[in-house]
This record gives sequence, C-alpha cells and structure tokens, in this order.
Amino acid sequence: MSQLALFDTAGVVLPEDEYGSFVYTPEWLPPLFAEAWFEELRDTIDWQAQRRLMYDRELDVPRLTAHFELALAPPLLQDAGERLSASVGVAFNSVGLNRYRDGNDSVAPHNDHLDELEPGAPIALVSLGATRRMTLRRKGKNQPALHAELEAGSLLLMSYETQLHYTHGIPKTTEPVGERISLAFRVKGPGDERLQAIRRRQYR
Ligand SMILES: O=C(O)CCC(=O)C(=O)O
Repeated sequence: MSQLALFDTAGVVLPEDEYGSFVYTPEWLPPLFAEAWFEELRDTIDWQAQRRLMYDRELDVPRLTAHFELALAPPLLQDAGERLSASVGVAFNSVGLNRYRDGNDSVAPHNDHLDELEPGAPIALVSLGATRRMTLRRKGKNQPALHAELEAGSLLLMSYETQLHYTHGIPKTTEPVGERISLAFRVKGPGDERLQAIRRRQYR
C-alpha cells in the first residue's frame, strides 16, 4: 500500500518510537476562535511573497509567509503562543506563518532546520481555514506516504526526533479548496552543535 491515512478524526497519534511521534488534536481551538483568528491574521499580517534560489533558478515560494519572534509578535499571536505553551508545556519563542491561497500553494517535503531549534523541543502546527492534507514520509527508500487531513482549529505536534527521520509537506491539489493559514510554533535556539558544524562545512 503506498498511501496510509495516519489519523482518524478522534485525534490519534503516530505513537512514540525511536523515530519520534506525531500527535494530532482536532479542535484544539474552538471553531469560533479558529474562524476569528483566521480572519484577523489574513487581514492584518504583512504577508510576504518570497522568491528562493532552487537548483540555480529563482522561483516564487508557492505560498505567502511571515515570521515573528513571539515576544515581538502581534497580540493575537502572542496569545496563541501563551495558550499553546500552557497546553503543551513548552516555552515556544518563535512563530512562522504560512498562507495557502488555493490548491496551487504548497510546501515541498522537508524537515525543519535542526541547527536553529532547541534540541528536544517539539514543533507545533496550528491550522486555520480550509482543511489541507499533509504528507509525512519516513526518510529512506520506498517509504510509504502517510496522510493527515489538517482541519481548522487542529494542532499537530511533531517531536524533535521526527525532523531527523521524516519529511513533511503540503502537496498541491487540483480539488477546489479555500484559503488556509498555518502557524508553526518553534523553540529557536543555537541548536545541536554537531548539526551546526555539518551546516558550516556544507556552506564553506
Ligand atoms: O502548513 C503547514 O502545516 C506546514 C508548515 C511547515 O511545514 C513549515 O512551516 O515548515
């Protein structure tokens, strides 16, 4: 089987093992809040359309983005960060926002930059707006794709270890789909020294 549905709507988990864990909580945020947060962020954030160098060509990043240190973020995001830190027990200090305008917007399979993250700290993804499918895949040859439908108000908690062993991404879709905003909360820090050394060697 090449595709597996990872979570059911009861909020199930890819359980903790040596490769980490994914924990999905539907309605982490009540629907009225999820709607209000979506509208406020869509209308007030200074969304950036970025271009990035890929394979020697400059391409549009296929989504709008924004990023804040939590202490300097707009009040709604600081409030979101405080709720999340209280609910997860982790002192998040950074939030990255992604706005997927339609099915053409996406994020390619990737793992987060571990050299910028506090070792051991999870990454928390809060979804607002339209449901989009996330694809998770263990690194290595011929690993099956796992799918999670990320609904408005849901929280997906990805443990630090998953960033070593899995990629995650939001593929494009030809199905008609509304706008989605995701909030990616992280604990930014100097990161793992070993990973920093590898990165320094790569960019010399
Ligand atoms: O939109 C999402 O849920 C995923 C975002 C993501 O992978 C990222 O910001 O690195």
